[in-house]
Order: sequence, then structure tokens, then C-alpha cells
Amino acid sequence: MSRGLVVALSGGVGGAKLALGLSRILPLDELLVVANTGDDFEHLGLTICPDIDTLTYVLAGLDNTEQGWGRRDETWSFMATIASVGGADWFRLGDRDLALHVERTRRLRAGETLTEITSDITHRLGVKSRILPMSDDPVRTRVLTDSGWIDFQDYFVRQQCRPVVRKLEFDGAPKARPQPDVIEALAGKVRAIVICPSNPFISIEPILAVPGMRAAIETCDAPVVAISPIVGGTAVKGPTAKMLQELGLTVSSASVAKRYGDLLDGYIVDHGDSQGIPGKVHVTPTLMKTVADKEVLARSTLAFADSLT
Ligand code: FO1
Repeated sequence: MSRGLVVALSGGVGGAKLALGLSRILPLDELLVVANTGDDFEHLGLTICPDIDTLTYVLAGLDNTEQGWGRRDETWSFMATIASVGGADWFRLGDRDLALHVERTRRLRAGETLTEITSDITHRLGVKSRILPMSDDPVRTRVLTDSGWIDFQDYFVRQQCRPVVRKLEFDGAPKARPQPDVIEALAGKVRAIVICPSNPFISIEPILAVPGMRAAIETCDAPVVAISPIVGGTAVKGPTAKMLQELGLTVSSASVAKRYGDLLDGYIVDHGDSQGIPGKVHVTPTLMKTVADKEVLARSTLAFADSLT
């Protein structure tokens, strides 16, 4: 008998690793991954959804493990050609990856929702678990730097996270409707809500900023467990540590736990990262290099969550 759904909130690279572990140890219909869409943007006339796509490629076994984003066995003719005619080449779209953006954009323009398109494409690519966007309405993360507000991908990719981050906002979030199946799922039989080891500021907070999402998580009876993205006092990948510093916070697992505050019932940290964390803490290796590591962390996350009920 099903113990209920595991709802995982996830950004791209780090979150997708745990989502893969969860997908490998859970029955197909017991995992729902809610993807951040704050990183989405319009580029070269296309709607790009990096976190949905990273999750899709990882769960389909099509991901480029070295880059952490994009597809494996990729070719780059489009990029080379667009650069040769003076087009924008700062955001690298591989030929295979490009096909997905073209098709998604066509279908969005034809009136389909991001949920419908994602569900169809993930199914066609062989993903067995459900990946849902946090909302079908556009939400776009913006970053306040010393030179003013800039779009997230401008900050992240074009400027390689160099600008100092003063503030973040999620354009469109106040008016966005939460993805209805997510809200319905959270009102049903849920075993655990897992906040993946993603960047809290740019991957998880946009999801929580969608009206109704935080309330649905708070109202849900299931334990909420987060995995710290900080290991050994620094971020595994990406700008989490730099952002913590720039936003005036200590670079520690405790700072991330504080950021989530009352939302959490339990917190998972690596050895040596447990200082100053109030509440229930589970200490276990959280670095996920191999598929086995991902499965082990997924199992221990669920065992910890089960122990909290
Ligand atoms: N990240 C980069 O650092 N450079 C890129 O050129 C780049 C291209 C790209 C294309 C498609 C896609 O789905 C993701 C891509 N990413 C790239 C990753 C992505 O922008 C970020 O990792 C996320 O938005 C942060 O989670």
C-alpha cells in the first residue's frame, strides 16, 4: 500500500540529483517534483526553462553530467552559426537541446500550458515521475546589483554571477497562480515534502513566492524536510555561498535553515555542518557524486521524514 506522495521542491543541478535518487527508490506514482520556473526566460525568441529541462534530462538519463545542464552527446552547430552571423552566443544552446525550446515555444504560442507541454515532453523522453512547474504563469527572477536590476540569466550566465547581489525579486509571482495539481496533491495523502539541496534564494524561494504554495505546504500534515546545499562550510556548486555572504548572512547550513524558518520539520546536513541549527537535525553525507550516493541520500531523507511523523 502506498505511504503517500513524496513532493520534492527543486531547482536545477543539485535538486535534480536528489530527485533522481528519489525516482529510483520510489514507485513511479509516488514522486512529484515541483520545478522552479523563476530561472525561465525568453531568449532568441524562445522560452527557455532551465530547471524543468535539467530535471527532465537527468530523470530521462539524457543529461550532460559534466556541465550539470543541457544534454549529453550534444553538438553545437547552431551556436557556432549564430555567432558567425553576429547573434547572441552567451547562453549556450546545444542543437539537441534547441529542439526542445523550439517545440515548447511553438506549443506555448498555440495556447498550451507549460504543465501540458512538460508532461508530454517528459513522457516522450522516458521520464516516469511527474515534473510540474510551480506555476503556468510566468515568474522571472530579477537580481538587484550595484548597477541596478538585471534579469537572472544575465546575472547567472552572461555575467557569471560576478555582480554583488543586493536583493532578489520574483517578477510576476504576486499574480501567478500555483500549479493546481501541486495544490491538490498537497491536500491529499503526502508522505513527505522534500526541499532539495538547491539554492534557497534562486531555486526554492521563487516556488514559495507563488501565492498559495507556502500555505499549502504549511497546511499539509506531512513532514517538511530540507537538505542543506552547504557541505563543509561552502556550496557544492553555484553561487549559494557567494549570495549568502553578499546578503549579509554567514555561509553555513544554519543560515539556510534559518531562511526556511518554521516551514521545516527537519533538516539534513553533512558531517561538520550541524552547528547552530535548532530543531530536528539528521547528519549524513550529502555529497551526491554517484547514482548510489543519490539513492542513499534519498533513502535516508525519507527514513528521517518518516521518523518525524
Ligand atoms: N548555464 C551556464 O552556465 N551557461 C550556459 O551557457 C547555459 C546554457 C543553458 C542552456 C539550457 C539550459 O536549460 C540551461 C543552461 N544553463 C547554462 C544552465 C542554467 O542557466 C542555470 O544552471 C540555471 O538557470 C541555474 O539553476
